[in-house]
Amino acid sequence: ASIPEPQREAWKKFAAKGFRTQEDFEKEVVRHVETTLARSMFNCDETAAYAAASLAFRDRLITQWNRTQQRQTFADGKRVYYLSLEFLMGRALDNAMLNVGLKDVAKAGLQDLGFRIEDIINQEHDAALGNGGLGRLAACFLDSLASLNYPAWGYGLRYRYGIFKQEIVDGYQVEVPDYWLDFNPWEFPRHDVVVDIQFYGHVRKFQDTQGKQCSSWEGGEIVKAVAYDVPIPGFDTAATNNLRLWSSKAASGEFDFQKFNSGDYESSVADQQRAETISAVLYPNDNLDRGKELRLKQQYFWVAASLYDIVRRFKKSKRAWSEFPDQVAIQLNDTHPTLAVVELQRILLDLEGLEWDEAWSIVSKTFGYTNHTVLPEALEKWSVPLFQNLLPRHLQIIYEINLYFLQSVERKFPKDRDILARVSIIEESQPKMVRMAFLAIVGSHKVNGVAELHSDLIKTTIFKDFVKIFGPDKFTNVTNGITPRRWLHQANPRLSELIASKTGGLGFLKDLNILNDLEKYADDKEFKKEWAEIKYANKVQLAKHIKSTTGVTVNPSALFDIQVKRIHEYKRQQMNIFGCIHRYLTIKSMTPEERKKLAPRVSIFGGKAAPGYWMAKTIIHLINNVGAVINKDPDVGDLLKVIFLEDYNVSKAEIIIPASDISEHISTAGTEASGTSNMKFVLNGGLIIGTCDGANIEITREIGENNIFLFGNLAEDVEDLRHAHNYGSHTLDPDLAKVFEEIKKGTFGDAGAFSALVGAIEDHGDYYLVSDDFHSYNQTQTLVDEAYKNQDEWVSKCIISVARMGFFSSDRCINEYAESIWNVEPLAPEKGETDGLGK
Ligand code: IMP
Ligand code: B1N
Repeated sequence: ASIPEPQREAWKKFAAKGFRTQEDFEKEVVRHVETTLARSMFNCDETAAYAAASLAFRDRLITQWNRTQQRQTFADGKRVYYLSLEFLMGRALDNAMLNVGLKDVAKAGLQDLGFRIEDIINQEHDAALGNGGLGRLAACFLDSLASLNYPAWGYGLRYRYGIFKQEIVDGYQVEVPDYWLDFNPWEFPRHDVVVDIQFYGHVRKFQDTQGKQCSSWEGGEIVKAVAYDVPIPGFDTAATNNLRLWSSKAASGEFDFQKFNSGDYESSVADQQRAETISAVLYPNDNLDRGKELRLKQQYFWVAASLYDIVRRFKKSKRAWSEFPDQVAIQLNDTHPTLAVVELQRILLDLEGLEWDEAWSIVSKTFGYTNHTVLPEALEKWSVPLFQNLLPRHLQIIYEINLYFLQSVERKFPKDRDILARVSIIEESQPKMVRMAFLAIVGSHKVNGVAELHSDLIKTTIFKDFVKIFGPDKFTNVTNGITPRRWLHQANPRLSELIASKTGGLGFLKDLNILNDLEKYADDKEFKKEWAEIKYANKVQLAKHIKSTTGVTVNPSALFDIQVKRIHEYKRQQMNIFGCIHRYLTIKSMTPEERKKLAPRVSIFGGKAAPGYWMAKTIIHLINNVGAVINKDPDVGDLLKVIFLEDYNVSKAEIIIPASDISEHISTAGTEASGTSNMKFVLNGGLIIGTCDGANIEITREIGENNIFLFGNLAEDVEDLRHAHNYGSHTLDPDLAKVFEEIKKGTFGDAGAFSALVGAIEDHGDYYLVSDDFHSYNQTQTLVDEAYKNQDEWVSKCIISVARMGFFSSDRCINEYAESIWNVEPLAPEKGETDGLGK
């Protein structure tokens, strides 16, 4: 900050400036090809052109990044830190070009140099550091935080392997490692930002010079955390935020030379490898906690490095500790970063010498906790012995947090004997377990769910006691959202253009309620024609993708019915494929005349199963086998095709979602916390068939119940139905029984392969209520068929729905977090700073 004026002048004079014109862009591309990549026009293939174009944009972003960070440092206001183990970013180049507003410039420039921009964009490998909705939500939030000028950082792990690539071999899922870091032009290694992270060891108690009882965590081993920064450009603003990802490295540099020289080669390399293992791979489970030690190591590694960085930045401002919560808001994306609560308490207590109460008051004002699931198998618990070994001091602090918490509960409810055991952070099981969600609630000032139904459910079920203890105001709802930049403008450029032409430009991408203006075109012949043409073109594009990846020809005029998301029993892809079999049997039983009246349909599935989730893998297997039979049956022809798209990911979603007529969001009521792809499909002009679950309910409220196909049992009835299955008689739906008969006959291959899937419903209580909802599901699918035949009305429904989707922008969502949880204000760039932007 205290740099002499002449030097400042020199720095300013030679300050890096991002390109603005086509000519400058081309200069940058050629410079990167010829110097950074050491190639020439004679060997510049598409990979090299992608690399050079990305580096040109990266340089431009980092210039803005620097200015943004300096502005935020000078302003010295409150910052938000979003801690997430997953950031499912997808591709960066297209997004950077669009957010900066220079895609047209880049397109013309690349063309001049002999390349098609689409080919260049397609060279990029997805950054797939996430499993599904939770990770993609974090990515949408980063886009909104930057676009709205919030001073915000994301903190995560730089996995060497992201979510695995899925291949389908003989109908089975096969996992292939996703090594994505070969060449990643979007990250900046910060070899100067390195933090030592401690594991294992023991706690030493001592008295300080004033006779105060102190604790110190000593011994054990050290691993280094190295920062890698990824610039996050806002849309139509100069603000560029930072995503800081930590990578693990052995503390002793490359490897232990002492050991090496004394002949112990193997263990010297092993130490290094053990350290690097921490950030090596993303756990491929969605909505499941497996309690593995390496996962806890990842969590502490990431949380400790991030907090060190946050605390260091705070200390630069030389403020009193009591002001920490006025400068810092930390959001916990699910319970995965809950150790941050304990780590901050440890820093304040053991390292900064604050008293317990003083420290705890700072901690609990700093954190907010977002819950994303009520599924019991997803709620994190860590065994106490494992904790004791890995993080001995943290376990002590947790016990102390729990003690003070339980004492306060006892004072409040002196007559309630059972409540203490119910709410204790330590579960008295064998072995004892640390309940991370309870720790997160106790350590935060706000707890939120991600859709209205979900936020109500957590208050009345899993966190009921905590509402009594802390009062209802601590619990709130922030319904999820999606960024319209990636999920409309980038994924569906023609629709975005059409909307812009009717609503006065691209303003709707920053204020999504402007979509309301479209409603007046819901009966406009010309507009509807253009709308339908765009949908058709998107379907043709997907049909091409299907042809080239599966070999199956599908008719783009057929109704495209799409379910793409992680494969999970609660999401009920099994119900969908049983529905396809039911449809197939119906077609087979019809006369050719009857068949002529049917609406042709293409049922498209996509999604990964966790590698250890056998039932989910069986569902994939069944879908593929059913497709193999139906797709070549001459009786069926175009009337039904069943497609499984391999390796569903963010960049494929950008092709698939704009091509849907109807999409399926059919989870057992009360199980899907929110869902976010439901929002993406509607925003792209597709309708939904779904249950009254998660955000489907709010989508219905916004777009109107005439524009959505709802079916099935309600959340409030699920518990009784399950009880009836287990204790009463459970009769299988007759249509489902016929489907099962067909599977058992071997129509879709060896019946034994699917016996567990069928058995879960027939014999083991049908926990997800597939049989209970099957009739209602099929009936509703018939309504979809009928509605689709009236294209004129269908298109009107789609237009009206899009017009009413403004609420589901992640900008609305982030503004709600900022106001009701973080208490932070945007910090807009100054006028001059925006000069470099396109347009
Ligand atoms: P950090 O907050 O120390 O991690 O710094 C992040 C970025 O903020 C730096 O790369 C600088 O661009 C900016 N920055 C840090 N300290 C200062 C300062 O004292 N004045 C202006 N900008 C700063
Ligand atoms: O978070 C999304 C929601 O839209 C989805 O409904 C919800 O299922 C999803 C443990 C999770 N909840 N919990 C997880 C992921 C990984 C893991 O290791 C749990 N994912 C969700 C965004 O709110």
